[in-house]
Amino acid sequence: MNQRRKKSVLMIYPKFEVKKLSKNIKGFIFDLDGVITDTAEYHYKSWKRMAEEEAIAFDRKVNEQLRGVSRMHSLDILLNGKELSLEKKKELASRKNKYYQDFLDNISQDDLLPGMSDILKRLQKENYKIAVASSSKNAKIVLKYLEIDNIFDTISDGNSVKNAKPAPDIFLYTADKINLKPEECVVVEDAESGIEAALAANMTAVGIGPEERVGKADFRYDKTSDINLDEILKKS
Ligand code: B16
Ligand code: MG
Repeated sequence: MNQRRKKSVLMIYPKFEVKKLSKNIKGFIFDLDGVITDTAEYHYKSWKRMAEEEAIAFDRKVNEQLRGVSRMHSLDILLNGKELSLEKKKELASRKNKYYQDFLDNISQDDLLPGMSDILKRLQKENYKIAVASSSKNAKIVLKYLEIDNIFDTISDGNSVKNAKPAPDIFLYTADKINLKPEECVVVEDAESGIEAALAANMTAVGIGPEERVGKADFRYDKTSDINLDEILKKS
């Protein structure tokens, strides 16, 4: 009898649990290069061609530092302290961009990174706001070639804000465009500077890539096909 009473009391008063307050996620902001698609090889080949023409040392190791970094800042990394006039720097950057744009003709819907089509479809179906925030001034053209330029609530690119990642500006600007508070947004990024920007913006950060690059993120997956939306939504 006592045993039964004890059991029923336990059933009426379930174990008290301290729960993490949900941030009530309402939107996802995606980086473009390295998350939605991967144009890194085209960036590399374009920088390489320009660098060879100008006898500037450049290899894949240096290229790895350019992930998520704006075009002019990338050029500064390539120049490694070499001083040039602003006019010359603009010419080099624009030459590289011309080479890069020539590659873009090759992009099609098949170049969406694995799993991304399903993720975007599910978020749309479940009425989450979806946006792009990329450092690339070519973001809109790339999204057009991928045939997904019209599915986003807003697209921010390398022209949208003055201070590039790791400043939080592009993510705050994007959240404002879709009428969400920073804490209601999840950012998906492949660059260290992007994760720093997302955290500085007080958003939930999802990193794609190795621990040493995106380990500061709230969630980390090796590749886009590993992204677990249920886990992110449940634990955010
Ligand atoms: P553009 P993301 C970034 O795109 C690339 O990762 C980075 O390598 C590139 O230098 C930057 O865009 C600027 O690109 O020359 O096209 O303006 O990763 O922020 O989507
Ligand atoms: Mg990126």
